[in-house]
Amino acid sequence: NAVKNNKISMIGVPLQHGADRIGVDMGPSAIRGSNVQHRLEALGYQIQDLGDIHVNKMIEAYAAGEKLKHLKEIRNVNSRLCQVIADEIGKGQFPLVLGGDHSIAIGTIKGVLQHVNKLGVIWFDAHTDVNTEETTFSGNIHGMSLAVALGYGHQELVSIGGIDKKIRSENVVIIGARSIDQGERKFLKEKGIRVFTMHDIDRNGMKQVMEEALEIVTNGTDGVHLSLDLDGMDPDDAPGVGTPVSGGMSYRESHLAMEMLYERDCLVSAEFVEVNPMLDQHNKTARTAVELIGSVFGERIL
Ligand code: Z70
Ligand code: MN
Ligand code: MN
Ligand code: MN
Repeated sequence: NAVKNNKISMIGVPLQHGADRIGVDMGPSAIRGSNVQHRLEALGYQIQDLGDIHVNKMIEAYAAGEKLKHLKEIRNVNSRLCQVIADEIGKGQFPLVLGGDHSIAIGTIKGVLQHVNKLGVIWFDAHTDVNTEETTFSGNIHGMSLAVALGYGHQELVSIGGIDKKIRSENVVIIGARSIDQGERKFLKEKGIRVFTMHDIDRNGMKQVMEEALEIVTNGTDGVHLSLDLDGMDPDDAPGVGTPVSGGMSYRESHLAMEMLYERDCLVSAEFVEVNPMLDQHNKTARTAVELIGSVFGERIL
């Protein structure tokens, strides 16, 4: 746990093969360029920046008839990421992963699962990312990563880090959802996954949503992973994302969520994904990501 040993390993994953819009591969550079390391050092952490996981820069057109786009490269990158995450946790480091499209959650979570058997997950996102080969309309693997972490989807993905390594639906919460595909609705209902939609946040407030969410993800688990897709935020606050959806979590609501996570002291790993500098306005989304990172690691106003 970062709060206990103060040692963070930062890992960039410049992957864009899981999404449709180019540019999300520059997310790690934009976040580093917004001084994430200094911000965390000012809070008393020791940061080791491990640089980026290798990603093949060539994006070839996916083969006609291939349903899951760029499956092979996404599997390779996530296998490498899984190994690095497992190694860092083994050394007592807290992994902080910078994306990259949200398909990298597969490698991060599979890596954490090598050490943490019962893992809670907070999935902060406009989407729910529980499509499978059968339900996907887009073929984009970033829309499938939570399903894969739960053990559902293409075998080439589910088998990363071991097929037995998976999270359980009762230990997962999704926060901020407002764009859910038809097949995903069925999946979420069947598996009994708790989704806090924007409706719930508007109705009950972020404070209550986070209290309930934290109770679910900490109950009977040995640690919690935060998977934060910047498109969970409102596009006014985080415009630099591939699939902006109106009516998202505000800057203030998102900060409160991060601060409550820090207070609960339950995180074992975190990732910040889908920052796309090519679609951003004056690096606003990367800077917002860094501010959220500050808050989740203990930064306070006073
Ligand atoms: C849609 C799909 C998605 C992120 C878009 C969108 C998924 N459900 N995920 N942006 N991060 O293509 O499966
Ligand atoms: Mn996502
Ligand atoms: Mn999303
Ligand atoms: Mn802050």
